[in-house]
Amino acid sequence: MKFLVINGPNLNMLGVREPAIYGSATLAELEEMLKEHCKKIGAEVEFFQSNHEGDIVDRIQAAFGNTDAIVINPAAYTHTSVAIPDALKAVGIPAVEVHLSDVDKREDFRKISYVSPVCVATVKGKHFAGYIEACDILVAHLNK
Ligand code: CA2
Repeated sequence: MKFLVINGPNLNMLGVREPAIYGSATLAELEEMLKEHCKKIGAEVEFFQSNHEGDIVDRIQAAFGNTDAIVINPAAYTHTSVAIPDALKAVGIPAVEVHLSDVDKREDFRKISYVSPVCVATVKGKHFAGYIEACDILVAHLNK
């Protein structure tokens, strides 16, 4: 089983700024934790972070035919992008959307997600644990 974990714009700043919202751990620490979890569940995992919408679309397309499941935090593109959900739909790879914060309890514009309709599930407000839950949801989905 091969997973791809995609993190969108500004998530490379994790642990550097806004610890009250996004926590004080870094993206490298998140990736390390997910590597450990995937090892435990016998899955391979690759990581991708980009601040550019088209690069995220390119990476989703590159996963076609070689990746079983995608965990994606599209960050701000959640609320603006049509290209990212279109790419997820185009490749047909099951995906779970993750948000570190509880977007429903923040500004109104964060309540809108163009990505959730094409995802198996959305996990929000659970910080790093949300990514682990997303992997587990995808394992259950693939074994169904
Ligand atoms: O809660 C989430 O995971 C978000 O996807 C994070 C996005 C935000 O635009 C979404 O509404 C919710 C923002 C990511 C910014 O990440 C930072 C991390 C550390 C410091 C500054 C920004």
